[in-house]
Amino acid sequence: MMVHEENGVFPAVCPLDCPDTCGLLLHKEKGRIVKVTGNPDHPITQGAICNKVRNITERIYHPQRVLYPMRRTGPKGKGEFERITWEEAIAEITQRYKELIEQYGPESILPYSFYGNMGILGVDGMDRRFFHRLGSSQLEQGICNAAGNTGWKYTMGFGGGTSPEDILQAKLIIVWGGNIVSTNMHQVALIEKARKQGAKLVVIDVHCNRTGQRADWFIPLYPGTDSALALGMMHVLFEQGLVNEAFMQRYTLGHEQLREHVRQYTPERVAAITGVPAADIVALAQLYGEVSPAYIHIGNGLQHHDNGGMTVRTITCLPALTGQWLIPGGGAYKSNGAYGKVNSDALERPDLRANPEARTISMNQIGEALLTLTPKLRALFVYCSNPAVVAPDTAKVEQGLAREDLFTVVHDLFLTDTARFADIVLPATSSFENTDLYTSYWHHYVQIQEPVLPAQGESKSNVELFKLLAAAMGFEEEVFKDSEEDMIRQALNYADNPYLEGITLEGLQEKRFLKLNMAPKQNYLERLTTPSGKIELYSARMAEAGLPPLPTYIRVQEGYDGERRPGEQDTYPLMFISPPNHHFLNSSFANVGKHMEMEKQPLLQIHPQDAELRGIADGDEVIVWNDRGRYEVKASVTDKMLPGTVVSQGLWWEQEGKPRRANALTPDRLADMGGGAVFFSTVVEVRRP
Ligand SMILES: Nc1nc2c(c(=O)[nH]1)N[C@H]1C(S)=C(S)[C@@H](COP(=O)(O)OP(=O)(O)OC[C@H]3O[C@@H](n4cnc5c(=O)[nH]c(N)nc54)[C@H](O)[C@@H]3O)O[C@H]1N2
Ligand SMILES: Nc1nc2c(c(=O)[nH]1)N[C@H]1C(S)=C(S)[C@@H](COP(=O)(O)OP(=O)(O)OC[C@H]3O[C@@H](n4cnc5c(=O)[nH]c(N)nc54)[C@H](O)[C@@H]3O)O[C@H]1N2
Ligand code: SF4
Ligand SMILES: [Mo]
Repeated sequence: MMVHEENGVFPAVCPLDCPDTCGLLLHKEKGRIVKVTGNPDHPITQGAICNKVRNITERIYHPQRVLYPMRRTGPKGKGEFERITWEEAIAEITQRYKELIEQYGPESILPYSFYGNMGILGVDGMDRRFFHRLGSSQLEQGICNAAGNTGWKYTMGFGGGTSPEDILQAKLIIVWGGNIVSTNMHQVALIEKARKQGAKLVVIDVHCNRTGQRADWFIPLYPGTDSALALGMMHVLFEQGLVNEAFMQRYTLGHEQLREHVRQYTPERVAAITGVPAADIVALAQLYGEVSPAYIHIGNGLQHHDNGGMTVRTITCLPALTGQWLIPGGGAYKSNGAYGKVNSDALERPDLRANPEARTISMNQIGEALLTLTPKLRALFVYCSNPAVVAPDTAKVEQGLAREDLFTVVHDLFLTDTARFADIVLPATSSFENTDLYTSYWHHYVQIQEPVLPAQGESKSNVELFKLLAAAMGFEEEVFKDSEEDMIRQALNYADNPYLEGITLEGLQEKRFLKLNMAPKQNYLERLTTPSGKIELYSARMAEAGLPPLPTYIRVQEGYDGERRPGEQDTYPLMFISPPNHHFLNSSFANVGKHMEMEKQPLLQIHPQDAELRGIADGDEVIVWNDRGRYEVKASVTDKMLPGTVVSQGLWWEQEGKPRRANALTPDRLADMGGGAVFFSTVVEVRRP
């Protein structure tokens, strides 16, 4: 057992919510991890890892790590706690839950979780069993990729696209609304290899991020206008005969309607909307129509808008016009999660729920839900997420968390901005301290983590915690006694997913990573699960859902495009974009000294024209505000975006009372599809203090 070995080098998996899901090696000396490196044997990540995780021991051995259960002693939000025992903690939680269920029913309780640790058993396993059996309210987890994935699925059905291994063959690579140098570094490594063989890299973004800085061609545009750009490309592709008629006939539905429909999206009109010159739109379409294989990486950033689902849906149609799906190295990628889909019914056991109609609450509107729902939410159980930093509209979230009549439990490794509001804080293990199963939403390798360190302090894994809670609630079902190994077997036993064939617990224990059984690409187009079995350029299901059935540009609700620029009457004339930064993982690491040092400080990138109008110089402290809240950062005057867009990267924690959270400014509306979050459809004003 690796956990008992004092010295040696042990295999591990990166647990973070990052597409690369790297194979790691943990170097132990005298029982302590002293170094973290990449596992060179991993076929995709090949021994390279990011700086965040090279320094992850700073997080694991952080002096402020929560190591024992605590009970609140001061006002909510103050962060004043006393140490208690696990017995006391579990007794208090289960007693409160029993009382609440008795008095108000189980839907008065809401779990709130995301993927702070991607281990499947901990976030889509024992936790789900517990809350299903409890009969709690249900959480709609739309904070990350829900809008875009829904848009993709309307078009393609199956939630998977081009494989990493194929990218090497591409001759044109378009990275659209993604910052993969920071968020998917091994894809960059593959792209760089492809470039050595002549491939061109085009990056389309609202600011010239680290990825844009490497591009052969960087195309800036107004936020939320990407669907117009894609429609303009379609206009040119059809008009110049750059489409593949045979492919469209055989594999798509609605290409005749689409051809008619995109006549209105002339390069001139699209230029007016997007801010991209008409000649560039034509050139981009020609490049895309003529260079093959052409691969499109669809990032997550462009779908955090009111129209995010439609944007991804529209871009997803492009390779179907040119037939790029048939060409190895062509096609597109939004997520490859569906290839590795495990048996979630067996893992999560929704059948344990006696009230399948229990209400569902969007995690993007947690503040609103805590403040206004009737019947009231009376208990919140937060794990693997930090809503006080990552959820939109911070003021509302905090107001909700501050409710005296709300019983909040937070299970985490740190006293996060959310945990400061908890009644009970429970210590969580790091992923290197327990067993879990990992798939990637990009590459095709399944991996296992087995403990390399003993649980630090009195911390417990999610699986252990929910087993304990189930026992204390008196839940007697056998499923609450399953071991991690049992659960891994259940997860992998899934005849509905042929890609999982041959992946076993024993195989993973022996080899650490196993490749999914990838069907040949031709089968991919035969396996589309849209109602028609074709790529749906026209989607009747979208029409049923009240959406335009053909790809269409719809302006964001809060914001501007080139056709509607801010006027005198607009109090908030700037669009505010707050994507992740390089050295944090969402809000994780934002409390780790080393990572904060590497990141230095939160900045607001502002265009010289916008800065001059406001008398702002590079390096000035500035206040960014709107009706929702306030954010204080340092100005970085740069022409990396079009005028009218300001950008601040990174999800920082509150520090020394300074308003440092970007989500103070973001709206809790839901996107056009999938209940997605719309962080980037927001407007602000900026001034010096
Ligand atoms: N280092 C690091 N890596 C991470 C994360 C992290 O926090 N830090 N987070 C992880 C998670 S959970 C996710 S979901 C992924 C996200 O990673 P990506 O897919 O790269 O997405 P984002 O970084 O959210 O946004 C990418 C870009 O979208 C741009 N953008 C915003 N609005 C628009 C628009 O309207 N149009 C266009 N074209 N571009 C727009 C932003 O400027 C940003 O440069 O990264 C994962 N990896
Ligand atoms: N403004 C703005 N907001 C955003 C985004 C953006 O781009 N801009 N991105 C959005 C996106 S894409 C996402 S995915 C979300 C992510 O939001 P979250 O999923 O909340 O991600 P993190 O901030 O990393 O918080 C994860 C928490 O889980 C804890 N944790 C880690 N491992 C474990 C464990 O094993 N057990 C338990 N119990 N806890 C653990 C970590 O310590 C950390 O506090 O943020 C969203 N918010
Ligand atoms: S965060 Fe991403 S790139 Fe960094 S080690 Fe983890 S999986 Fe690899
Ligand atoms: Mo995400």
